[in-house]
Amino acid sequence: MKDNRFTVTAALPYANGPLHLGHVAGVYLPADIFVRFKRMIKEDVLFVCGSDEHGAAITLRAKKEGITPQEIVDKYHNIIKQAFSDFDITFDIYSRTSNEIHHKTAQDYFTTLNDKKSFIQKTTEQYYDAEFNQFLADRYITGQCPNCANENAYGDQCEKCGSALSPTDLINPISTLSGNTPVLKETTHWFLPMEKHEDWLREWIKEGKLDGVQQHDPKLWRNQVNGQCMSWIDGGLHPRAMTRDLDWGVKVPVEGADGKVLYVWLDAPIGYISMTKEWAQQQNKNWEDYWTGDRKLVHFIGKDNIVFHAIIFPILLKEHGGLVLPDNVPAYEFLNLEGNKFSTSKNWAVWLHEFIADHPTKIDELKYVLTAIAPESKDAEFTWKEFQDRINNELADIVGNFVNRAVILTHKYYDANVPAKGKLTELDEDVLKQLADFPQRIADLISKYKIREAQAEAINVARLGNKYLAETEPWKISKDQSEEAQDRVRTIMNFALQITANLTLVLAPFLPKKAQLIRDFLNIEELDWSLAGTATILEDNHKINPEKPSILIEKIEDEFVTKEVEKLKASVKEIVEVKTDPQKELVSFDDFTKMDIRVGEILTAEKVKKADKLLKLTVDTGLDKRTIVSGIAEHFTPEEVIGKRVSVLLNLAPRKIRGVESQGMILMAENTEGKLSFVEPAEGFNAGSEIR
Ligand code: B3M
Ligand code: ZN
Repeated sequence: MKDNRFTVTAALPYANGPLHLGHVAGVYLPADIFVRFKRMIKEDVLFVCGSDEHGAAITLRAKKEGITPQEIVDKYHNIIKQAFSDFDITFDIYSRTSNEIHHKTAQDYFTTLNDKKSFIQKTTEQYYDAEFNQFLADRYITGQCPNCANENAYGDQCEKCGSALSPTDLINPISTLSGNTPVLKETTHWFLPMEKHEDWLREWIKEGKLDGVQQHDPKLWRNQVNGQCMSWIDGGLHPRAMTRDLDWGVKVPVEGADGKVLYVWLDAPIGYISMTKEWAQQQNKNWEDYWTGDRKLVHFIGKDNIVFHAIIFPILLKEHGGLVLPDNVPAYEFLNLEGNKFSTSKNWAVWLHEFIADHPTKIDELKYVLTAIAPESKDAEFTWKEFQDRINNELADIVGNFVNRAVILTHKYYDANVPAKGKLTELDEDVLKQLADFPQRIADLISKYKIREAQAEAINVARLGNKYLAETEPWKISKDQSEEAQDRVRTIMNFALQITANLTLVLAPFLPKKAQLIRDFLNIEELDWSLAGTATILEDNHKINPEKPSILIEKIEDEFVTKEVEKLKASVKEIVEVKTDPQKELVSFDDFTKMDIRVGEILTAEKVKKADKLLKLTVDTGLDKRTIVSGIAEHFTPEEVIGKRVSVLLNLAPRKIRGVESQGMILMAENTEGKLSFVEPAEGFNAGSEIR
C-alpha cells in the first residue's frame, strides 16, 4: 500500500454555466473537506481543479447565447472561479483547459500514445447532419438510452444511468442542431481499443491489483463506482473514438488531421496533469512528483463521470506509463432541490454565486447543511425548510449553545480567565475518555470518504459538551460558596473550555469560519491537530477574549425560508416545448446593417396566374412604389392585404418570379403550425419608416 501523499482532483466544471448547490454538495465541498483535513494532519496533499472549456457543452451553449465559445468560457470561468474563492474552496490551483500549457500537454500526451500505437485509426460511418454540414457526436446528438430508456441520452453518455455510449448506440437518434434524423457518412478517427484492457481492468477494479501488485483497497471504493464499472466491463468494452470533427478544442497534433480535435473526455482529465504542471512551474517544483511513485491519486466526481475516471482515464494513464492510477474515485449521487431535479435550463436551481451574494455571512451554515445531506450513497434533496431546521436545531442549539455557555460563564465567574481543574470525578474521567476517541474516529471516517459521518462526529463533540454542562449544572453549584463547590465549578468550566478548544480543531475542515470565530472567542491561534482529543489545550489562567462573544450561529427565521422558496418558484422559466429551428450562424453587425428594411404599405394585390402560392403586390415603400411578388396566396386573399402596413426588405437583389420581376421581400412571421402573419408596425409608423 502507498503512503499518505495525495493528489486530489475535483471534476473540472464545464464553463457553460454557473455552479449550483448540487455541484457543490456532490464534488467540491467534500473534496475540500478531505483536503483541509489531510493538510491539518500534515499529510502532503495537492488539490487541483479548473474549468473544462471544450466539448459540445461549450459550443452548444455559445450557440444558444449567440456568442462565441471563447466568450462563453471567459464569462463562466470567471463566475465559477470567483464563486469557489468566495466559498473558500482551497484549491492549490484553479486553472482552465483553454490555457496554452494544457493544449500542449494534451497534444504531447496524444502523441506519446499515438507513437506507442495505443490508438487505432479507423474510417467508419458516423452520424452527420446534412443541413449543418457537421458530424454529430456527444451532445450534438440525443436519443433513447439503450440501457435505461431515458429519452434524452447524449451521444457519449446517458446522464440518467451513467452509462457511456456511442452515437450509434442511441435509439431514434436526433441531431440537436437541426432536430433532424441524421444520416451516416464516412470519417476517420483515432480510437482507443478498450476491449484490449478488459482483463487488467477487472483485476484492478475488483481486487485493487495491477499485475498482481496491490495498488489500492477495493473495499474503500463506493459500491456505485464498482457496480457501474463492472457492469460496463461485463457488457464488453469496445473501441471508443478519441477524436472529433469539430473546430473547438485541442487540435489533433497529426499532419493532415485538419478540422479534428481531441475528444473532450480525452483532453479534460489530462487537464489534471496540465494544471499540476502549471502549479509546479509557479512553485518551482516537479510536476512528476505528484503523478508518480507512491502518490495517491483521488478523483472527486459526480456519478455521471464514473466510467471516464475509473475506466477510460486509467487506460490512458496506464498506456502512457510511469504515471499513477487513481487510488480512489469517490463519486457522488445527485442532489435534488425542493422535490425536483436541479435544472439549468428551467432555472430550477440555487446558484452558489447568488447564495453568496445574498447571504455572505451564511457560508459555513450552507456548508454544514450540504455536508449533512451530502448524496454519498444515494440521491438526496435540499429544501429550504431542512436548511432552517438543521441550522436551528443542530448548529445553533448544539454548537452555538454550548460554545456560548462556556464562554459567557467564564466571563461571569472568572473575568475571562481559564480556571484550573481540581479533583476529577468519575464523570469527568468518562468525558475525557470520550473526548480522546474523537480525533481517530473522524480521521478514519475521512480516510474512508465518509465525510457526512465525519461531520456528525465533529458535532458530537459539542453534544458531549452540552451534555456535560447539563449533567453537572455549574450554574447551580456556583451558588454554594464552599471551597469544595467552587473547586468543582472550576473543574467543570475548565473542561467546558477544553472541549470548546477541541471544537476549533474538529470543526475546522467542515466549518472553517466558525472554527476561526471560536478561536477569536477563546483568544487562541490555530491549533495543531496533535492536541485534538486532549483536555490540556488551554493553560490555566489563559485570558480568553473578554469581549462579549458575537452570536456564533444565527437562527434562521421562517421568513427567510418563505422568501427563498418564493424566489426559487418565481425564477422558474416555463419551458414551452415548441420545436423551432435553432438559431442560425452568427452574422456581424455590419452584415446586418447592410439590410434596408422599412415599413411599406400594400396598395394593390392580385393573384399570379398559374401560381397558387403567389400574390403580385404594389407596395409604397416611402421611396417609391414597386412590385413585389410574395408567396402568401394560400394564407391571404388579395382583398385582405390591401392597405396593410408591413415590413419590407428593400435591397434584396431583384428576382424574376413566374415572369414578374420582384423588387424586394415582405417579411412574415411563421409559427410552429406553419401559419403566417405580417410583421406590422404600430399606428403612426408610415411607409418609409426604417426598421433596424
Ligand atoms: N466537465 C463535468 C461534467 O460532466 C465534466 C468533468 C470533467 S472532469 C475531467 O459536468
Ligand atoms: Zn441510461
